[in-house]
Amino acid sequence: MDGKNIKALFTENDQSQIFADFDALSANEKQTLLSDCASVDFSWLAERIQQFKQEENAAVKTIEIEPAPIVALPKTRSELAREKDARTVGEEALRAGRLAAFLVAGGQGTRLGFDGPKGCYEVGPVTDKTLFRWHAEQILARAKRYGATIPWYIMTSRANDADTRKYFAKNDYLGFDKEDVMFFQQAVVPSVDFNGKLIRADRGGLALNPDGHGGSLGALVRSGAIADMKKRGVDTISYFQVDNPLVTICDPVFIGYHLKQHAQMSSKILDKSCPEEKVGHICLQNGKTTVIEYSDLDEENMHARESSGRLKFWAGSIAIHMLSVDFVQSVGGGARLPWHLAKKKIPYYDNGNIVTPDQPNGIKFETFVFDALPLTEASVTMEVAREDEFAPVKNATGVDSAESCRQLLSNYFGRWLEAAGVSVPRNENGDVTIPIEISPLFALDENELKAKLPEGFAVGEKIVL
Ligand code: UD2
Repeated sequence: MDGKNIKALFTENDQSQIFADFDALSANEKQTLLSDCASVDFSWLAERIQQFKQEENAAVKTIEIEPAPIVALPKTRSELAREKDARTVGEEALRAGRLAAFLVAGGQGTRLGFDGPKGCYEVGPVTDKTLFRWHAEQILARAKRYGATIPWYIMTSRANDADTRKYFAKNDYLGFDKEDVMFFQQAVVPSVDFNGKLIRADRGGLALNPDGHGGSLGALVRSGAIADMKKRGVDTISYFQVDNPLVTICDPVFIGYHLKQHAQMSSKILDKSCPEEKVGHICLQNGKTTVIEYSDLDEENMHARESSGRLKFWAGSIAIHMLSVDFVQSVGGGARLPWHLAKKKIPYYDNGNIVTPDQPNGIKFETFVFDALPLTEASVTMEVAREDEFAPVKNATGVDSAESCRQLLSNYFGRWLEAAGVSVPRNENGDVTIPIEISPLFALDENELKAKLPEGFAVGEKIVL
């Protein structure tokens, strides 16, 4: 479509404000703005604006949900035997090269206030190890343990794709063979103001945002990643987020439960720390496994308790999934997942300036990967211990910050050392008081550490292994 037609289309759809200063733009700015404008799907946009109006006027009501069945942390002998069995199945799949690691790293990371891909954020308790490197070392160590290749697929977005690729190239692909790491971009969709008007992000562009991690299913298919997996004999995908260095990628136990159940998509959950914790809620809705995001759960369900006093919806989703390749192909190749609307502060271009609002001024549209769960025929929900699996970096300070993440990592490795008979200093809260960092390439778990730890290992002011 040429510029004239695009402008006419925008006028027809009551969006001519985007072209108010068009004549004053440089040739390059005109071209990039027109290219953004050409990507706008007006029938999609009309549906979203309609959805916004409906949601604004909808009365708040209690959602009809029930707790979901959960594979709880094993305690009894039979539960431990079941876990061992699952581990065996998972390990066989790993040895057979059936697994891929899949990282969603297309988010904007606005809360962290870090200028760059979030994966480049440094979170080593002792060294400057980045989130990307933690993940890379773990995948490489697990692949080595099982004598197989685990290819790594990384979803980026328009804003961070080039920087992500540059970081990997500059750092020798973090130890991977170049052909075993594949990057692809997720799609973007336009944001609008509260009147449904498209927004200019700068002189030469529209305000566009990544289409949410739900967009990963379509992007896996469109990019050829699924085809590449099939060529390699991969049939199971270990899905994880960039912000959590404690995630167990390609966890044999989780793989085992998922495969034994012939599940299409499975999830790890933990016991929520409080009713308001910012994690999704795994539950059953109309008999189907579903995640209701914390921001969408009504007060009644959020605070409901069992007669034992335990939260009825205690199971918090930490966005760690196992997916079957065939399931991704069928969902990702078909219709998109439902759209979620969020009121956000969207920087906008105004009269030569980029204005950063201090109040929400518009709506971003996103899809969530967990909305694929109700489409499954079988799904496993597995409980994990918070201290073993969850140390997210979301905020610049306080809860879920780099500082809290480093402490949780030191505590985690401190427990491994203690299990190996080393005495580790702790304060009255139980926190380890020295920074401890153990590379997955040195030890992938407690048992490997025990086997490798030199005799008479002494604790100093910090530990790096
Ligand atoms: C997510 C979950 C929440 C809980 C929590 C655990 C959602 C909506 N909520 O909350 O239930 O499990 O994580 O830490 O997911 N991303 C993309 N493209 C996008 C948007 C996000 O790749 O368009 C990636 C992003 O880079 C990150 C992950 O998805 O790796 C999570 O994104 P987030 O930080 O927006 O999710 P959060 O923390 O609100």
